[in-house]
Amino acid sequence: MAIKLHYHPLSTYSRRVLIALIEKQISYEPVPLDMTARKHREPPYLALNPYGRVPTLEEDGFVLYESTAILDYLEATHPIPALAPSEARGRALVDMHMKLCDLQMTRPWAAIIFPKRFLPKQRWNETAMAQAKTEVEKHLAVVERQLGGGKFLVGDRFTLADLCYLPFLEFLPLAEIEPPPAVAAWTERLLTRPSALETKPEH
Ligand SMILES: N[C@@H](CCC(=O)N[C@@H](CS)C(=O)NCC(=O)O)C(=O)O
Repeated sequence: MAIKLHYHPLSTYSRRVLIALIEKQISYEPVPLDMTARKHREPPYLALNPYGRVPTLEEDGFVLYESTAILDYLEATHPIPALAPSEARGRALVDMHMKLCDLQMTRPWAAIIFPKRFLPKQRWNETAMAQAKTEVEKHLAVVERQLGGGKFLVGDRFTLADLCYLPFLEFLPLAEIEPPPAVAAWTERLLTRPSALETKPEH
C-alpha cells in the first residue's frame, strides 16, 4: 500500500516531509486536512494522531507523527538518494542539527510567524514577538558559525539537517530578520531547490 501523508499546504512541519518525499521520489497519496474546519480536532483524525497536528504518515496500518521521526523513517526505508551520511559521526551531526532546529529555532519562530501569517494585528503579542525575534537572531548567529565556509550544515551535501530548517527560513523576510551572510547564502541555496519551489506555500 502506498504511503499516505496527512498534511496542510501551509504547514511548515508538513513541508519538511513533502520535500523529503520529493527529494527521494517516493510515491505517496496526499491527504490534505481541512484545518480551517478544525478537522484535525475531530475524532477520526485524533484516532490517528492524538495531538491533532500535521503531518501524520500512514503506511500499511503503521502510523507515525512528529516530522523528524517521519524523516528518519523515510531515510531508513528509502535510503537512496541519501539525505544523511551513513557513517556514525556524520549521521550524529545531522541528528544534532535536527534536534537543535526544533529546540532553538521553531518554538520562538512560531511565536513570530504564526500571528503574522494567520492573526489580525490587534491579536499580536508584540512583546513576546520581539523577545522571540531576539532568540531566533541569537540562534542564527550560532548557525552562521556552524556553517563555517560550507554550503550545507553537514558535509558538502543537502541533508535532513538543512531540510528541517528550510520551511522556517522561508519566512525570514516576514519575520523582518536580516540573516548573517553565510545563513543568507544557505537560505538562498535551500529555497531555490526544485523540491522547495514545488512546495512553496501560498503565504
Ligand atoms: N513537533 C511537531 C509539530 C507539528 C505542528 O505543530 N504542526 C502544526 C502545523 S505547522 C499543527 O498541526 N498545528 C495544529 C495544532 O497544534 O492545533 C512535528 O514536528 O511534526
